[in-house]
Amino acid sequence: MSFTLPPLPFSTNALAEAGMCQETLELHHGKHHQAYVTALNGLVEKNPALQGRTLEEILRIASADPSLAAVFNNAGQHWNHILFWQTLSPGGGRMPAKLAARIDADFGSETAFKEAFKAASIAQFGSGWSWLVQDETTGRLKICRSANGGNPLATGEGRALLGLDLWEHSYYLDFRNRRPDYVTNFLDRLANYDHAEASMID
Ligand code: MN3
Repeated sequence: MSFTLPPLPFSTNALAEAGMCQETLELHHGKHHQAYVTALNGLVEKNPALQGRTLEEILRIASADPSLAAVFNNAGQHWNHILFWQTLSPGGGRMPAKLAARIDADFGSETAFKEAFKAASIAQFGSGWSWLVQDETTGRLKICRSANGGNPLATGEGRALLGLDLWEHSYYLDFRNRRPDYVTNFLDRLANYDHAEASMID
């Protein structure tokens, strides 16, 4: 069975007033994400060892095998974008109580969390992702980042609650070269903290 592009959980113009325009979403979802899915399917078709596997299984296999770098990149980007669309919301930026309490406990305050997330996102040189991750053993929240198509699933860093795309295709139409403004806008107006809270383990 081949992988498919999931529909966006909102219309392509739903985030325009919150800083992500229709053209960004049409290109990012319809072209960029679709291209990763198409490439992944082509690679799996040529590799019997990957056939019949879940996306997560393929990611784990490919992350341990340098000869499968192309598989890892495209599987990673498919997984990352599935989370990214869930991480955005037209009513984003509102912090629910349970997540707020966890953030206060682990970062000191919501402001400190946002500053740390922004710093990590700016520090990522070139393309990549920044993440809010929960350690599945201790339950503690932390911020991490990965280059290109990497993610916390592949590195075992924990459960990804939020994932922010730092590739230029994600922000160039709306914010040009101003990644810091894109990240701030995400944290304040687009981040689906309800989804993050629902993904937490208690
Ligand atoms: Mn992208």
